[in-house]
Amino acid sequence: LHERYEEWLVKKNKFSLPAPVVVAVEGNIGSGKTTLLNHFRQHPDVEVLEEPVDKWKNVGGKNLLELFYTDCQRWSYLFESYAVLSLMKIHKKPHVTPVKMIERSVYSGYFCFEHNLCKSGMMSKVEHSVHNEWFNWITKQQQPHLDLIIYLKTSPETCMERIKARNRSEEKTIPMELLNALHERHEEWLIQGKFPVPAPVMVVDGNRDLEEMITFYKKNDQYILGMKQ
Ligand code: DGT
Repeated sequence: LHERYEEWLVKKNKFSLPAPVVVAVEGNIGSGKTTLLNHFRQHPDVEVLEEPVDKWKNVGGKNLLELFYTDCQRWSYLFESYAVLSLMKIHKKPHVTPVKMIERSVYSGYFCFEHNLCKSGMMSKVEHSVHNEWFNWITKQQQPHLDLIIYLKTSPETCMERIKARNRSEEKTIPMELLNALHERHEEWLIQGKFPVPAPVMVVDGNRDLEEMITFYKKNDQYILGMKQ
């Protein structure tokens, strides 16, 4: 009986351990994802995995992000296909901390960026069809799981101000129309439910200035991580 009790205790402890949680941070270009990720990076229970923008800037010696912005019609299919691959690797990366926080996901790559390229005629119908099959197949096979989506809802005008201030050379040509359109795609996906939403969504107002955002995260980080009700 004693042995069985010991065994039961081990099992109980095993199952009462909090399950590892995966949180995706979503929002427009320049919406403030980096500020949020930098805050949570300091938290001992969180591992932060950023979007592989540096990888996109050097694919076999070529800057794919720059090519994409220079000639979107020519390069959009290749960019989106590489984005799926590199984001999927982040989804599948094992983590040891209770929480893994990732910047964007394969879902926003597809439901926001890819759909927008298709809608604006920057990606042809046949390219979209191939990408659609690729996305459906890989998400079914690999099951990229999310437990929570934090949606940084930031006005396109504020996003533009931040993009200008950070002055990334590849992003100099980003027009206001693109930010407006991507804002719409995020709203359609995460608020209006036009596409499947893979996890509950927490909406955070991203329009406050960066200092205010940091204060907000400091005050609410336990709540955001689901450690406090
Ligand atoms: P933050 O901290 O909110 O300002 O975040 P950003 O702007 O550093 O990061 P993000 O993901 O919004 O965008 C980085 C760059 O990569 C930006 O020029 C847009 C581009 N990008 C990100 N994901 C995708 C994608 O799936 N497809 C395409 N075409 N571009 C993408």
